[in-house]
Amino acid sequence: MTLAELKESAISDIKNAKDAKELEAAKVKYLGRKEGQLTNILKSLKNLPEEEKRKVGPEANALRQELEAALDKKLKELAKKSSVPSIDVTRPGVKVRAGHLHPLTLMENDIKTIFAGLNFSIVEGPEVETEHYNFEALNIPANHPVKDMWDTFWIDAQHLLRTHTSPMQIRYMETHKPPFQIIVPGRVFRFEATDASHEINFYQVEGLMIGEKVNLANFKYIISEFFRQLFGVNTEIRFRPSYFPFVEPGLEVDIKIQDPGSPLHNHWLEVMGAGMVHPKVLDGVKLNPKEFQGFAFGLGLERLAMIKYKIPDIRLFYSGDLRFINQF
Ligand code: FA5
Repeated sequence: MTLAELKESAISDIKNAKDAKELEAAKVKYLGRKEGQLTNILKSLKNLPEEEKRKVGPEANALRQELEAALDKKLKELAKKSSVPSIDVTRPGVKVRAGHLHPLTLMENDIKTIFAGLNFSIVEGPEVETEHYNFEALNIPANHPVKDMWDTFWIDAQHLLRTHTSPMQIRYMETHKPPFQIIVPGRVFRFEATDASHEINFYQVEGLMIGEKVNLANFKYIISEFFRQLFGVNTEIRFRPSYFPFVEPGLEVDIKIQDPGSPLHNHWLEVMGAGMVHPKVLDGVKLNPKEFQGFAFGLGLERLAMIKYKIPDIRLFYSGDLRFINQF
């Protein structure tokens, strides 16, 4: 075989190599240390007559360099090709997983929709409150034992994380003239031990309606209508006398669970505190209690969501457990 023939065959082998393995085979075939075809020629140079040696030697060496360069170039080409991912356009796509609203958001939206339909405005207030709005303006004096009803996260001597949404009663009455009716959904905080029905961070919805002749019968109608729309026509509600310093009279509202599948079937469950706004509270915001009166209530959002979605433990809402969340 002449050097020219060898060159032609080697270049063609290198060019046609489809992967690194075939390229390696070509390299061994021509440049392999033991049996490479070009290697053999180079080894046999020493047996040639001096004249021929001088002619063939440089040619063979040049060819070796040429082949090495061609091998190197091809190897780079193959590496580049294999790092480009091939796209299989016939492969079925991956479904995009859409998120959804948290059950507490769903419940908050339901509550807002119902109250908006009853002509209530929706307002919000600060989560960091002053002692004045959270307690004193609500007729809860400093050092009064009734403060024990609300275990408090204090920030400093005057500031705290609100323990209920009731401070917004004061803030709203200070800046608006009756008649009005509002609800205030929002997050509240209590320094309490947690259990299946108590969290340290939960949601309330405050309600407040003030006018010239607003009375408890109005409250009973509004709240019955609210539960009728939320849980259905058969929902029974019950008022129990209770005590909150900022209402007189004060009461608690229970609803009767009507769900044969629930362990709470036919049981009464406390869902909110309420009452007629205390004359001292009205005085404090410069409303004349003889002229204006009204009711206020504060309900626990989680408790209602637990009833609606049959959730046994309040702590599940905040667990971040996708097995729980994905059920909604
Ligand atoms: C109050 O917070 C009063 N501000 C309610 C009120 C407003 C009374 C206006 C009168 C007029 P209470 O502490 O009972 O009241 O809480 C109200 C509701 O919040 C409870 O009925 C319950 O549903 C819910 N709740 C109370 N503590 C927790 C807790 N740790 N975790 C979850 N929900 C709670």
